[in-house]
Amino acid sequence: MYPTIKDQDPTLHASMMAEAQRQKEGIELIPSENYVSQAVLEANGSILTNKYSEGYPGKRYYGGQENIDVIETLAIDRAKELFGAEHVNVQPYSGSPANTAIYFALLEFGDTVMGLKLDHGGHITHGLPIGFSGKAYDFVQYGVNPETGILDMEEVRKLAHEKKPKMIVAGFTAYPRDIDWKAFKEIADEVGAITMADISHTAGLVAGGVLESPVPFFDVVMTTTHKTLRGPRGAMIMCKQKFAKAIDRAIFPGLQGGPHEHAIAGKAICFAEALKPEFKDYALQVKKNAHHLAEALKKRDFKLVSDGTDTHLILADLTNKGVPGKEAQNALDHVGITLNKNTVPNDPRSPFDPSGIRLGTPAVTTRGMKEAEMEKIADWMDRAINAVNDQSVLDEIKKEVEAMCLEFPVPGIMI
Ligand code: DSN
Repeated sequence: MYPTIKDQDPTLHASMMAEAQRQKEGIELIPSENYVSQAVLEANGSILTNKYSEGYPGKRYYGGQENIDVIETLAIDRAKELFGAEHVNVQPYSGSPANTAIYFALLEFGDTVMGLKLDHGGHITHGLPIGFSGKAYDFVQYGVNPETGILDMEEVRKLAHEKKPKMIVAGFTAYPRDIDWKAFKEIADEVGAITMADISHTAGLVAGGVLESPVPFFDVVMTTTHKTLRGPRGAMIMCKQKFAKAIDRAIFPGLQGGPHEHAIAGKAICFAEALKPEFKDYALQVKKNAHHLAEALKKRDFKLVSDGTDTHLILADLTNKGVPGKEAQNALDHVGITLNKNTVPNDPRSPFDPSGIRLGTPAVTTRGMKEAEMEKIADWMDRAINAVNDQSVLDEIKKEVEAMCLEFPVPGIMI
């Protein structure tokens, strides 16, 4: 793989090949990661990276746009078809700039906004006090019910009536349940708030028709393109026509300069892939695998936040196992199972050494793993977490993990 880089820069090449090996031999359970197709990889590494194209199709600030305009328009049209959106902007570099642009477009600094608390599953751009969103806007944070671990819509309604936010943000980065978009919309309408959905984690499941879409109800919906949607690293914003101009202006020239057209070509490919019938099968299997993995973990006495999952994502509180999230993550890294340590709602521990772990099934499902493999993964996780300091047990599990992974090729890895 990558023979030119090998010749020109063997030091870098060695690390790239070590990473290819790690991806091939290990089980990827980080719920925000996936494996893109060879076509998406090719677009990302293509000559499109050479071109500046500030502006939008038909209205650019540089010459030589006749091909770029076609490519960006393809991406926009396919995204509209996939999600049924009125207006789409495919230029955001990633999720955080997309969220920042939405706030910049539709709010004044200091406006009141509602978002989900970070340790209840919200994202850093949903009002973290030390982040840009938390400093620029007056974020009011809602949370999950402490008993059920499920979004407390009565609290959302009460806070909305009390604080009269200009915008309500719904969406998550570590919340395992489906979201009642209609309930959010109803509450927002009661107080005259703009509705904003961050479906970065679940966009592939929405596109695949296995989770309800907020696009028909919400004013603005954004997503990254590299998680369950299985496209290149990047993001997109969908909105109702009345917000189109404000959103486009906030992205360019408000926040970004030249769009990354190589990534936009990758997005066009990803949307075409997601429009195919087989993507529906993929989305359904992601959900089935997550459900099976959650049940298999529960059988092994893992305590899951909300007691399960409706999506691709599982959050486990390891307090009863006596192993904090960081120690579990390290032991699992050792056996070739990658996930991330994560806070659980109202976590008494710090985000650097939290009580829980977050895992999910988008990447393993892309490799073709099904329920039988989920059973094995739950078993390896249980054995590794029960033997965090036992090198010989961890080494034994690593061999078993590797043997299974070799039966499931990773797209784009030819070693
Ligand atoms: N870092 C992403 C995730 O892992 O969920 C969110 O930005």
